[in-house]
Amino acid sequence: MQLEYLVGVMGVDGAGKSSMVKLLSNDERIQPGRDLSSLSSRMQPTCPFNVNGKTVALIDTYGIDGNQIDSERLVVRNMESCLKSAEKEGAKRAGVLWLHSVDRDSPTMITVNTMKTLAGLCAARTSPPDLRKVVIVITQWETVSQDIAVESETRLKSEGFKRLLDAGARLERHDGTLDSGLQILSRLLSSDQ
Ligand SMILES: Nc1nc2c(ncn2[C@@H]2O[C@H](COP(=O)(O)OP(=O)(O)O)[C@@H](O)[C@H]2O)c(=O)[nH]1
Ligand SMILES: [Mg+2]
Repeated sequence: MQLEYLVGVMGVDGAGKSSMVKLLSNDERIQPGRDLSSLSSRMQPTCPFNVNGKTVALIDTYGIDGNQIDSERLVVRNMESCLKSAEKEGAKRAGVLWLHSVDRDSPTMITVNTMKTLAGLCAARTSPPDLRKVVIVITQWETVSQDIAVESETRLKSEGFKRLLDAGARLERHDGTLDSGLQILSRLLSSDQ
């Protein structure tokens, strides 16, 4: 199967990255609950799979620690090299899913540089950053009560992720089901930009 699109999956440890990547790709190499950095320092795309007739692979990453600028750099550097290798084979960058658990506080340190980096990972304009290919995915939606989840989502929209949303990113809920994951991916791949 010729790979057409690559989507990076980012977020802090425990955000649910590996779980979502495994759910969607069914790739047995992906191990939720384990930090990838302890397994290998090199990221690689999952096995390709089909989303509405498009052949897609995801890149699972190890967690970014918002308080450590180096961890962001390391993830980005690894993801860039992964994207570049796939581009040589004819695949395109389709965007980034930024996962954030509903029960966590707002992320720290979303700087202009972070935004430029995200735009670059999506092959979008970096100045000012065009983040229309970035989806903030609120995970583990089903683990807290609906009222608390909605309250948390409102806060994330008006505080932590406001800068990303203002730059064109979207925010979506993921309830852990395959259907929810596929819809998020399908909307990202079909967004007309
Ligand atoms: N209930 C629930 N638990 C989840 C979900 N996603 C991840 N988890 C759990 O959260 C923990 C961390 O998940 P993981 O996918 O490894 O997060 P990562 O560090 O971002 O890759 C694991 O124990 C998962 O079983 C979800 O959507 N719902
Ligand atoms: Mg993981």
